[in-house]
Amino acid sequence: MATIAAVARPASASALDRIDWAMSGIEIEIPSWGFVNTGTRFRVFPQAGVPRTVQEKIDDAATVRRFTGIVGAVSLHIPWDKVDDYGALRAYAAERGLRIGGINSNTFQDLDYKLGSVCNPDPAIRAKAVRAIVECCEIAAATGANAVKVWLGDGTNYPGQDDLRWRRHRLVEALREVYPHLPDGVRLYLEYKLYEPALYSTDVQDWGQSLAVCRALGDRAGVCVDTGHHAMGVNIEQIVAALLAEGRLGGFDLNDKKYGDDDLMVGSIDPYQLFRIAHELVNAMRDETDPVAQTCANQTVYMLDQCHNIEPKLPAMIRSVMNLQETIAKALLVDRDALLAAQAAGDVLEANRQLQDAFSTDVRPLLAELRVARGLAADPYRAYLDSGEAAEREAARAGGTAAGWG
Ligand code: RM4
Ligand code: MN
Repeated sequence: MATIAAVARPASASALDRIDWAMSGIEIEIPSWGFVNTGTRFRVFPQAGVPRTVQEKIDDAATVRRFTGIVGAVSLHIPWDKVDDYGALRAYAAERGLRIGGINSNTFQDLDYKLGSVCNPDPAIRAKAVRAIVECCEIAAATGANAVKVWLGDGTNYPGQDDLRWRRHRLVEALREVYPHLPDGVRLYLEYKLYEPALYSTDVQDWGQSLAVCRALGDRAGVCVDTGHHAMGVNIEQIVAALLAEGRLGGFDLNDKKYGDDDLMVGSIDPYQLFRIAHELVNAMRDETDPVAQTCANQTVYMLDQCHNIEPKLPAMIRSVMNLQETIAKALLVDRDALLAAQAAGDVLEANRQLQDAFSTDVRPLLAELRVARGLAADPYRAYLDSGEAAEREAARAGGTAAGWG
């Protein structure tokens, strides 16, 4: 999707030109589970108008696309989004302008996985988990998806509960069984998470552990960075830079958090952190001296992994897409030549000022202009609220069983 020519506009170009890629180049992926009823471990709060079928989830993603103009794909979660005919589902999405993006495996809800899935001490359960992820590979082939994403709930709750090193061996062995099943052109992304649901040890705890597994698998394995899956204070943009340098950044699960894995709207708590991450990506896309990082940045998937527990889901997703777009636009405003000159001169304050100046720029009027030029509403969030579609969605979805977690 991204091309270097599109983002490498010189600082002398107009601000409108410089941020154009945030309208015409970026492609955001929406998770099917972002529209269903979710909650905390204490309570799920059902909402009216929530999708009952995977087709209705795709309809919601298509609505976000219609209003924002920069959504290109919808990711599925298996088994939540299982259907009989994946070819038909692919066509359904295509009719609404969407590709099927990542196929996310779910080996954390079946009772058999109480002690883990691919790291479980029982070889029969490990084999079952491998089959579940292989099925995701098959669904990727049938839907034309370009990635299979693995996040594991595996881990232990108490020291001594299991052998940590053996669990690691089981993990690598299992994913090595999965890897040859990846269809041509499909990549495998391994997501890490500090803790939860396992509370003492998590089997893919951090980016380094994920990266080492990816290396053991092959070139088509990459790391998925979920922005909510780190300890507080961790320098996520530096992790992004390291993974770009290694050519192993697969994609993002974007969201924001204050404390734990809160799955709040991206950019809602710490927009400057999101900007620093965006800067690493844009910076790599512009860096012709580092082709590995440049290629990797150009292929990075931007998915929103969010749960809207108490806020209306569709407007929240539109707002999230806009937050991300604004942040990327700000990163595109960074004057890379001036930044490199300040860095080379050892001018600490000037280098930092270059970043902060871009971050402080209000890009909203510019993005509004770019949207209007493409026939979109200047403010997609406001336009959705004023459209009356929320009420229509509720009326059309009265009755039936809403999709959700409880
Ligand atoms: C996990 C992880 C996965 C997501 C599930 C629903 O915490 O973030 O990416 O698919 O939640
Ligand atoms: Mn995630």
